Amino acid sequence: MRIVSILALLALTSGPATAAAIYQIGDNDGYGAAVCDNCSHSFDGFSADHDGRSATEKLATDGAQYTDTYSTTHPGFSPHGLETVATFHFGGLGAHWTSGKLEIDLADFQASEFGAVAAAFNGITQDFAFDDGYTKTAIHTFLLSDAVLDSINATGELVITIDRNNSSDFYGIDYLKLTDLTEPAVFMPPVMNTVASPVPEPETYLMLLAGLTLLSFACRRNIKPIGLTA
Ligand SMILES: [Ca+2]
Ligand SMILES: [Ca+2]
Ligand SMILES: [Ca+2]
Repeated sequence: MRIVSILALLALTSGPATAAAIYQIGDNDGYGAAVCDNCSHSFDGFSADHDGRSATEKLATDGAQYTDTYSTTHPGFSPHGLETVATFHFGGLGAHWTSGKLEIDLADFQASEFGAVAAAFNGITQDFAFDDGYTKTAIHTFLLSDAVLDSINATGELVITIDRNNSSDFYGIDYLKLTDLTEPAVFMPPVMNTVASPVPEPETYLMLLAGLTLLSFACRRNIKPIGLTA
C-alpha cells in the first residue's frame, strides 16, 4: 500500500529569517584618518603618535578609547598613559549563541619583527601573530570557537584583550565588529494527525467487491419480506 504523508512537507516549512545581530566597537573610518580597508596608511613609523579618535572614542569605556590610535597602548607613544593592554567589552549578548564571528580592522601588525601580542577572547588565547607589514592595514576575521561561544553563553559578554607586554610593535585598530550567526529559530506549524488514508491497490478493490457480493447473497437468503410467513 502506498502511504502519502505530508509531514515531510510540513518539515520544510519555516518562518521568515531574521537579520543577524551585529555589535560594534569603534567605527570604520580608517583610523580616524580615512585610510581605506586592506590597503596602506601614511602614519609615522618613528614617532607613531597618530591619534584620530573622536570625542566619543576618547571618553569611551567599552574599548573604543583604544581605536584609531597608531601606537595603541604603547607607553611613551600612545595617548593611553602607562597602559599596555587594550580591553574591548561587548556586553548584553545573552545565552543563546551557537555561532559567531569577530571582524577586526588592524594596521601594521609585524609580529615576526617586533614580537606578537598576547590576545584572548574571554581569557581564551587567540592567534594574533599577524605579519601584515609596515603601512599595511588588514581586516581579519575570527570564527568563534566552541569554547568562546560557551563562555559567551555563560557570561553574556565577550571581553577581548590585546596585551603588548611582549611586543614593541606599533599598530592600530580601526574597529571591532561582532556578528551573531546563530540560526534564527525555525517556525514549525503545529503537527496534526494528517497522515492521508491509504489508497487501496486494485487487488484490494477485488477483495472488497467479492466481500460485498457474498454479503448481499447472504442477506437475500435470510431476510424475508415483511408480512409473509414461511
Ligand atoms: Ca577600516
Ligand atoms: Ca607595526
Ligand atoms: Ca575607527
